[in-house]
Amino acid sequence: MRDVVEKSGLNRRRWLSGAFAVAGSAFVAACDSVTHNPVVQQALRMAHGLTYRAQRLILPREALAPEYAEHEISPDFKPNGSTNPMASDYVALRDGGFADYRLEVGGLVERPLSLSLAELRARPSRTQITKHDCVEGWTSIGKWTGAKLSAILEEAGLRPEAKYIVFYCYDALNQQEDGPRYYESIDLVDAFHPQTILAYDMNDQVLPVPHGAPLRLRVERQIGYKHAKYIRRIEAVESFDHIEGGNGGYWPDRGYQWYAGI
Ligand SMILES: Nc1nc2c(c(=O)[nH]1)N[C@H]1C(S)=C(S)[C@@H](COP(=O)(O)O)O[C@H]1N2
Ligand SMILES: [Mo]
Repeated sequence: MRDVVEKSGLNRRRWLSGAFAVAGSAFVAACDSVTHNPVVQQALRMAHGLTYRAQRLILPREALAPEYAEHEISPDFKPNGSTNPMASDYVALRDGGFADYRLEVGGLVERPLSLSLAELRARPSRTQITKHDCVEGWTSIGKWTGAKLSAILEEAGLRPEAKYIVFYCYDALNQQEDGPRYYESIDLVDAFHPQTILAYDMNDQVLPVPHGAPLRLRVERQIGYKHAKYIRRIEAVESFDHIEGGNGGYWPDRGYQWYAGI
């Protein structure tokens, strides 16, 4: 949480207070539903040294990202980064039509989960048409349907120490089987955001391999590289010091910001 405040910077603060002023009652409702969530309340209570002023900076992050109309969907949404993972465990799942896929949910949770795609599709879901914003400077609009991450985390039951959610992926960006695999992480404010979903459909079709089949994160208030594709496992952690380079993600380990809010 402290990181979030330090990295947010002055311009961002100004932008946020402006956004807060103009967003009106829809924003207040969205804000309320998340801040009344018991897990988020607990996270806010626990956050070490988090002052009232810092909370005021964080809470506007609950505003919804803009949503678009069907006719605005990009006909040519660009696949980026890994588009066809080569790891043998992934190739085996893909060749079996992902029938044997299980999403593992573990770490600092009361009830670890192992969910098939059918089980994920039976969980509370959300559909949204949003603009994806890549750090390389392009954007595309797509329609996403997926399981609400908040519902999955409530089902697993976060333990009080949990502060971040880590997403471990199947792909190694160098396309070698032994290369470091992609991973990303988000805090609990983003994890419980109403537009944060584990997407299994894109533009009303089953999520295609180039865009992260069978399951990818949509975390709409964050830039492109936070949207982990090819998710293998989710882990609730207290810190990511012990994971890979210790910066909470494949690109953050290579110098990109961990907090990349938009
Ligand atoms: N597992 C994994 N997730 C990833 C990437 C990746 O290479 N591997 N690339 C990221 C980047 S930089 C972007 S812009 C988006 C691209 O998503 P898309 O392929 O659906 O456009 O995925 C993000 N998530
Ligand atoms: Mo990106």
